Amino acid sequence: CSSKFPPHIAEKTQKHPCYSAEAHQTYARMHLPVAPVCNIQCNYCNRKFDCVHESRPGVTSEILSPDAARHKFLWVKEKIDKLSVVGIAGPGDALANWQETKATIRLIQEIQPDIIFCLSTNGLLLPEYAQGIVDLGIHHVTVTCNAVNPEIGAKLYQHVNYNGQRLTGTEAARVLLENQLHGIEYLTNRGVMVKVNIVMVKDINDRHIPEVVKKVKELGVFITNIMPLIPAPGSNFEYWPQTSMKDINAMRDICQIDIQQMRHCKQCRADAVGLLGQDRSQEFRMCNLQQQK
Ligand code: CLF
Ligand code: SF4
Repeated sequence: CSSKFPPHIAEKTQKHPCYSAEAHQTYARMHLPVAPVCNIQCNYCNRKFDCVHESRPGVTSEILSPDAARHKFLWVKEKIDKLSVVGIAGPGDALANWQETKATIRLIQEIQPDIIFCLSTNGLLLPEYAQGIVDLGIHHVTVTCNAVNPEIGAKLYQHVNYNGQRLTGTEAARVLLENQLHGIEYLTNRGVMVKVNIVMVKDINDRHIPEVVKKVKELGVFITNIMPLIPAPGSNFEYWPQTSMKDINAMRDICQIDIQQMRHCKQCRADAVGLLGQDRSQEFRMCNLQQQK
């Protein structure tokens, strides 16, 4: 933990189930799936099914408008005690859908300004929106950063859509990486608690992960979350081996020396609701609310 995080944000973080291992059995989060579009293509993702950077295969059951998200929040807030976090985690990228993300957060701030807001992004648009994130009062941002070497990144990303151009290969990975690193540093310098997610892919970035962790530590990141590749049906890595938890935990042990490690991630759906270990997303589908009316 770094001293540059203001005390009131550090205090809130103790109630964030992903940032605090102690909090995860007590405090619940809900994801609002208002961000369907993505601006890059990771080789491990098939959005027809899911977004691997924050969800397990298959899954969001619904995409919501900001107004529908507001209704869902009111519903869930009534039913779940200790709802501490509202997160936007796809199913695409929170910043590639910035207008929807921003509108949703503003609507929920009108209802409960002190709830913790949390965003998950691939980081490509951080240079454009990091100040907007700070202005909105968001103090928790997750950036998925799988490599700090574009040669390795090129094996993980099929393409990156940036400024109207489709980039591929090392050029795509280089632009993505530069934006991630600048964006992370910008946020941490302004007191935002940044978590970096790293998808560990056998024979591609597995031996490179300690370097990623050292680099993001330099930038003031609060915690890293090394997660296994889950080979998604229809993705380019569909037939790649799933990373074993034995290998993940061994890597976390190595990286723990540099920075604290998240060890309780559940690779949630983009519409997850409840405690991390007890997903209630199916109970809280908007079609169920309509049936109750
Ligand atoms: Fe959601 Fe992600 Fe915020 Fe948590 S999930 S946007 S930081 S509120 Fe948490 Fe789920 Fe793991 Fe993500 S257990 S996939 S780390
Ligand atoms: Fe999928 Fe997320 Fe990668 Fe976009 S950033 S391709 S939604 S895993």
